[in-house]
Amino acid sequence: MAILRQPFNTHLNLGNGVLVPEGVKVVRHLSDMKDMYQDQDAVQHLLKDGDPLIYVVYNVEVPEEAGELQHCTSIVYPGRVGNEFFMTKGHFHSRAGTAEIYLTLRGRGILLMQAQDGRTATLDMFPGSVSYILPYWAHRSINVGPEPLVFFAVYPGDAGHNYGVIEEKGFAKMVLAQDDAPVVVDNPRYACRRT
Ligand code: M6P
Ligand code: ZN
Repeated sequence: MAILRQPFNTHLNLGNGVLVPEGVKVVRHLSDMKDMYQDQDAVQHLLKDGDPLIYVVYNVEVPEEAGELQHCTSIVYPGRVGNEFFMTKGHFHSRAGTAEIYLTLRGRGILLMQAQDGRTATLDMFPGSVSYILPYWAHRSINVGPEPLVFFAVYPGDAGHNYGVIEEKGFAKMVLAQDDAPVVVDNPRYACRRT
């Protein structure tokens, strides 16, 4: 007999982004994504003194099926690897033609997106910003402020995460601190990794 499901609430703490129940928690340290940062000397230096926590994601448990809606909060901590701000890994969706919405609750960020043909776009993330990520665009969130960047995301149940292309080639752009202000610059490693 099929299990009868019931509608359910999750409590989102609007101050710190934590969900109760916390669902499936994903924790990423620098060692989980060390090749994604430009300054490898800075990576080694940071890893010598520990392994900084870069971000945490709280995922409400929802079946990975069409018709469902995945939803989660992400907390990207403030910090830099050299001049590059802490950021998420970034991904395309496995079912690439699926969109996503980010509602920022706290902090300041830049949402970096990239189409399959290499075109890029950025949007500012700030409390109250509702960012629409188009189908077929990869997306990465970068904390450019002094406090945690907290945002709530909703996307189709069967979208899935495809990290392969980004792990291999990165994004065409990167976000660096210049006199403490974020600047979006070309990623010098992107072109040479292109096949
Ligand atoms: C957002 C959503 C999640 C994603 C998370 C972290 O909350 O897009 O699906 O997992 O950011 O990003 P990533 O998976 O690229 O590390
Ligand atoms: Zn996504």
